[in-house]
This record gives sequence, structure tokens and C-alpha cells, in this order.
Amino acid sequence: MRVLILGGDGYLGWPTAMKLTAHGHEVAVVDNYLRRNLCREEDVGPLFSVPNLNERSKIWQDHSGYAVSVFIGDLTQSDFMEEVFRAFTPDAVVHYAEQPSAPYSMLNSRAASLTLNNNLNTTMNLIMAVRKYCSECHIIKLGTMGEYGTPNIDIEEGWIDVEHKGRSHKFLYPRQAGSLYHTTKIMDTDLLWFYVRMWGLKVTDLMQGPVYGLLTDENQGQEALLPFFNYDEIFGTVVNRFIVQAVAGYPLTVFGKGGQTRGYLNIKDTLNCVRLSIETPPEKGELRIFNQLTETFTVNELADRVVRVGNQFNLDVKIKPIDNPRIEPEEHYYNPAHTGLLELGLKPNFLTDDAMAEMMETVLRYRSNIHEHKIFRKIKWKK
Ligand code: USQ
Repeated sequence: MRVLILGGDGYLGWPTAMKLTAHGHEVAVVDNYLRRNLCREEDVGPLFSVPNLNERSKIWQDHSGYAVSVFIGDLTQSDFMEEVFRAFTPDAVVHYAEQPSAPYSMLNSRAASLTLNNNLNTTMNLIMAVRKYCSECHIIKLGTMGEYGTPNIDIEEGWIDVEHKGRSHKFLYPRQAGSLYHTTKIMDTDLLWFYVRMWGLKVTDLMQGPVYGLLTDENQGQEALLPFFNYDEIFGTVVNRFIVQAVAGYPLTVFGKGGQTRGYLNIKDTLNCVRLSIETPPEKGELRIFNQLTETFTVNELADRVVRVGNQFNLDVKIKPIDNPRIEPEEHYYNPAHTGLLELGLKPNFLTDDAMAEMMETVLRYRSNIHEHKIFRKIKWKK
């Protein structure tokens, strides 16, 4: 299939491009380096620098023989989105092109407005371009488990049957996000669901939990092909952060009581979930929703595990709970359904001690690149 990846430079975008070409798909990536630029502005660069997209594409082609086409530009501009669609008419589009950080979206009014404008305008321009150039094209939107929040009932896979006064109807499962970033993802869902009903679009929404990891089948640890890996408070996700903290001798930053539970997955599984979704598309006029996670943990469970694995490397890992800078429940019920992707054929890579040790080993190679001042900046949700 011809697959267009919007946001091809990010933590997941580039690894997805390699995975799909390795599975025989023809791939083009688009990016305006928003994440790189925001990292520079906020002084929170990644653990190691990665080549730009044109360079990575060349390195991957030399290494594997597979080509990835590259478009550089801003997808919030509808004429650029259309230019890309005219040059590469896709069978499927993977939409990662969003400002992906909850803390960044809560930083200040400029960051809030950038998040809102970037995420919603890109989604809207995508919908319009699909309608104009390839109405049969399958949109795979990266949603987030954070759209559901942490309700005190089981989380279903996207939809819920509601019975009311003797009648029943199937609705989108209630959404109540915990950050502005997560709220923009809910708005994306609403836009897509609206146009599925209006114009019969074909959409898969992947409700993803926090992702961890560096190594994939395609990069095999080769530095130039590794993902853009953040460990800072803005763009780093919790498992990646804790592993870097353990290596740096920085006490693990458990926020509040540490009972916050989320559904996690290995970066290798993200790539396979996206691939499986592309290869088995939904019907036209369908919004198909999968909860993209393989197992759940509390923050405390993650921290304990990092301590245990750190001991194997003779690292003296300490845990230091700190006042939670976010506004979020710290002890709550959490039971999300997640069978859809398993039924499509996903074979999970669980967070075993060995998997964590493999990550730690890789991060140890970059120990001297870790800057402690990037780890915790106290970005507060409160006013
Ligand atoms: N946490 C800590 N200490 C830290 C960092 C995080 O205790 O140093 C806690 C947070 O308070 C939160 C949990 O760990 O309860 C997860 O935080 P995170 O930073 O790993 O994830 P989050 O901000 O929710 O966002 C990440 C991605 C986002 C994706 C989301 C999936 O950045 O793009 O949508 O994970 S989910 O969390 O399910 O909404």
C-alpha cells in the first residue's frame, strides 16, 4: 500500500516509516520539525541527536534498500497538505502530526494556543485533503487513552451502549481528558467522527497509552536510525524518563502518591499495531477504535521495577516522591478493555526485567549526554 506518515520525524513517526517499508509498503513522511524546534526553544533536547529526515532516509536506504520519500513543511497550511496529497496519493495516512506533550500544552498561553492550532488545523486539513484527493483512503489517527481519563467504571474499546428510559443507543465512550493536549485529541476524534457520518470516511482511532523503548527490529540499535528519544519533563514519557534517571543517579521522580495507573506498550508493539491496522482496514463510513496498550502499571510499580533492574547494573537507584505538578487522581480505578488489536494478530512485547535491562544497557551508552537540569522543571497544571 501507499502509506503517508504525517509527523514522520517524531519518536514514533520515523520507526513506523522503517517498519512499513520493511513490510513491503511504499512510504512517504511529512514533518516540519516542530518537536525538534520546541525542544530547542525549551532547552530539553533528546538523549542523542538524530539525523534529519532526508539524512535518515538515505541512511535507511543504504542499509536496507528501502526508500522513504520526504516532504518538509507545515501541515497546518492547507495548500501544503494538498501539495503533498497531489504528489503522493495515499491508500492510508497515519496521523502523528501533533504537538504530543501534555506538560507542554499546560506551560503557558502561547504553548496552549500552539497545541490547539497545530493539532486541530492539521486534522481538519487532513480530512479536507482526503475528501478532495482520495475519499477511499484509510485515516489512522493516533489517539490516546488519556481521552477517556480515569473513570470509576471499566473503559470500553471506544464505544458504549447506553440504556435510557427503556431505549438504547451506541455512543462514543465518554471522554474527559486531564490536559489541554489530551483535550485536543478528543476534539480530533469529534471532527473525524463527524466527517465519518457526513462523508463516509474510513477511520481507525488508536487510543494509545504511554510508549517506552528505543530498539526496534529495523534500527537494531544503530544510532543514526534510533528514535528521537526525550527524557525531559516535557516530551519524555515516564518509563523512558525513569530509566534515564536511574542511569544518571537522579532519584526517580514519582509524582504524588504514585498510584496513577496507565496502559503501557513497547515501541515495537506500537509499530505492529499501526501496521496491522493499515493491513486490515475498516469499512467505508466506519470509525473503528482500538485501545492500544498491552499491560497496566501504577507509577510506583514502574519505579520499583526500575530499582530492581538498576541493581543488576550496580546502579544505586533511589525513589523520591515529589509534589505532583499535575492535577490528576493519584489513586483510582482503571480497567480498560484491549482485545481488538490482539484479535488483529498483535503479539505483545511485555515490560519484563529483560526488556527493561535492554533499554538500560542502551541508555548507559549515552550516560555522558544526560543533563540533569532537563529532568525536572516543575511545570504545574495549577495556576
Ligand atoms: N509521571 C510521574 N513522574 C514523571 C513523569 C510522569 O509520576 O516523571 C506520571 C504522570 O503523572 C502520569 C503518568 O506518569 O500519571 C504518565 O505520564 P507520562 O508523562 O508518561 O504520559 P502522559 O503525559 O500522559 O502522555 C504520554 C504521551 C502522550 C500520550 C499519553 C498516553 O506524551 O502523547 O498520549 O502518554 S496516556 O497517558 O494514556 O494518555
